[in-house]
Amino acid sequence: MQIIGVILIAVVIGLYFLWFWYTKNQEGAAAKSESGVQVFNILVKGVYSPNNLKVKMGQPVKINFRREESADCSRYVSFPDLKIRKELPEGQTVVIEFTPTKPGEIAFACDMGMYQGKVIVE
Ligand SMILES: [Cu+2]
Repeated sequence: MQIIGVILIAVVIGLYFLWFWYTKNQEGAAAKSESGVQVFNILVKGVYSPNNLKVKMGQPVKINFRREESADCSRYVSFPDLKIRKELPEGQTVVIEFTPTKPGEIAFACDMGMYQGKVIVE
């Protein structure tokens, strides 16, 4: 009987972490506010991390991209809706700034679309 109790506890803990991970990804990463600017730091390494950014409309957004890999795939990041495309030299921080003017989603991706992220404007 004791083993069943241990398994049950493990399952409950596992579900809790799954739920935590799920809600965190659903809601998106919140900005760090620096004098009215919504700031995010994105690590580019295999993926964009975080890749789901939640922002408020009408307030400036500043995204610091830091690419910590040499894979050519992630060398450029673009925000097609904003007509922004920037090179991300390895080991450097590249800043992208804009102010969202309407609610919705602003997608960003590498040139081939393998790395993807979105800014959710509310
Ligand atoms: Cu790519």
